[in-house]
Amino acid sequence: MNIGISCHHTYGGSGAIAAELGKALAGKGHSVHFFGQAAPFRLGAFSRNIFYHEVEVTHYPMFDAPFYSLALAAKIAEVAFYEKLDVVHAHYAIPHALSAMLARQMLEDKCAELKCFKLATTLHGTDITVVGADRGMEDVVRLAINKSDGVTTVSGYLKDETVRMFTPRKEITVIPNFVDTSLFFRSPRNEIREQLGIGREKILIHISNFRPVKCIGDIIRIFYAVSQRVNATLLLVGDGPERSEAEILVRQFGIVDRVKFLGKLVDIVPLLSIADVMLMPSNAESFGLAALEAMACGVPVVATMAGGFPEFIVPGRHGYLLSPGDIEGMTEKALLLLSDQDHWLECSKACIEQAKCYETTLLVEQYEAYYTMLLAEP
Ligand code: GMT
Repeated sequence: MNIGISCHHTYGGSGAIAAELGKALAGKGHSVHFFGQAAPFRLGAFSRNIFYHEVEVTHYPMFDAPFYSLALAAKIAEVAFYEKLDVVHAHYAIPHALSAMLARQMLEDKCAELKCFKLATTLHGTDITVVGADRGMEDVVRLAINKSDGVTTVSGYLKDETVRMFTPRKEITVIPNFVDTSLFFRSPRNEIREQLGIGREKILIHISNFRPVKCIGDIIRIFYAVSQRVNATLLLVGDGPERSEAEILVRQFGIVDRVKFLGKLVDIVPLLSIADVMLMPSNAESFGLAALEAMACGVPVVATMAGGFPEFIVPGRHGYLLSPGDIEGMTEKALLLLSDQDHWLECSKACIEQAKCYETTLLVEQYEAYYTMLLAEP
């Protein structure tokens, strides 16, 4: 198949999944064309069957804000025309699904006989729960959903939310996030501890784009309470709007030496491999890819009951799920995992087993079957 993928290039789960999906599809012999303002952060080096088309936005003094959505639509239409794309897969409702919809209209207008691509849209989370909930954007998101040939969500929770908020005309299919366990596995290296200046203490980790939904302040508070009882270090991977607040809190608590802000790292396996607990106290999370990747590396998760977490994290088996904002509860469960080695080991092994149910190969097959089904439709 010739497949177009439109996604966010920035540090975050939707871009990560889109890039990993594209790489896996290319590995299976499909031609994959990525569209974006920049290459997705997880795309990596050149590989056969992968093509990247950068979207150039027209800058003209009359246009106050650059027209990225239109430029993206024009680029999708151009590539779809010359490369005969069968499917365009939009990750995140806007602008990607909307631009692809517009690209299709452009092609139909240009050449009525042309067999146009099918549009598959994957909803990832905040495109529905934050952007879609904005009254000013609601109808735009609804249009993107209803004009797609097929819509998938990354969890049952997000499907339910989408149905509740938008009552879409078509059935939504759930295809969860996935992880490549041949790359994400526990392989602890002592030099990583040395490089980070960490001794034998316990390690807690968090990875995200530090947006308000991630509750970075709660992470600092939980870690502060944990560090009063156990010798520990917190690794914070990523960056974003809540970073400054987090740094202020760290200084106020007097734990500067114990909290390491590592920035937007792409290769997270070496860090996950030395971590003991993954903290994800999000107040909304449609799936939680970072938690799944941590589990593949044998790291139990302390997270919230929010969104998609309960669909793949069984409390007591793969970590613990508490109510959003329950700092005391999450502290207690993190301490339990850090102080009972046998329990930690059991959870760690169970996490590795659970992650195998979300193996890339299995889920990529589901996407392939989904495209085939769309292509068979009149
Ligand atoms: O926060 C991120 O990691 C990015 C974010 C997004 O909106 O692009 O991720 C969403 O998509 C991921 C991949 O499907 C999910 O694993 C995340 O749970 C989801 N984020 C939220 O729902 C807050």
